[in-house]
Amino acid sequence: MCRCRVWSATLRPSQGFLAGASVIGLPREMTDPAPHVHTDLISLSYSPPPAPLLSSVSPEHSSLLLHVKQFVSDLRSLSCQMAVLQGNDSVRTCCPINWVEHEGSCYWFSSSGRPWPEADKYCELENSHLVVITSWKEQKFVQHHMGPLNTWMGLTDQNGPWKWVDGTDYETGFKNWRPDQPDDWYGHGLGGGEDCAHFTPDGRWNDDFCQRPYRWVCETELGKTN
Ligand SMILES: [Ca+2]
Ligand SMILES: [Ca+2]
Repeated sequence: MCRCRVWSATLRPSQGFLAGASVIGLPREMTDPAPHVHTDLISLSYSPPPAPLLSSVSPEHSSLLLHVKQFVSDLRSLSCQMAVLQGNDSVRTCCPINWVEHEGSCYWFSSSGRPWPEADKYCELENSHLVVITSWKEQKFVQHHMGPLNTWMGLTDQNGPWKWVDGTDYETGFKNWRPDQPDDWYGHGLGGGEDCAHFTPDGRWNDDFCQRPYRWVCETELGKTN
């Protein structure tokens, strides 16, 4: 009696893990996974080690882990960008490169200054709008990323009452004005009052002369049709 028949005759279902030992003598193609299986095993997912393990690693290893995490995140973003470019899907499912994702929106922070109307146009050309603040959480997020500099937002009363550029209701919505603002101040002597809202360096809002070259923030919502 051949050895392999003895093995197969005594193997019970619960001993399935022993099956590897019974394949002696089988053709190679029946025991080795096909080449594509190896490819499929290469996954972009990364799970950090459990917390107790992290606390015992050296600073160098921690830094390396952070870099790997960032790399995986960049890779995911890149593969999403590729999918958007290759498909006919016009719904935004990931933030463009150099935009920051937060709570279902993507944000872009300028590093130079422009008058409000130009900043507004810039965002529009990028399929977005000047940032619209609807919650304290969003206010804190933008404040954290913009730095302590005057920065335009998508709020203006150039055409009458205060209006958010995306149609969000101003009267019932979130507000964070400095005390005594907006004051439509005429004292700057540049012509007219103040019709455009901006974050002051501490994050609270002021209305100012729209032609001042302040930095700006663009926002676009994920899941929105372009
Ligand atoms: Ca918003
Ligand atoms: Ca003002």
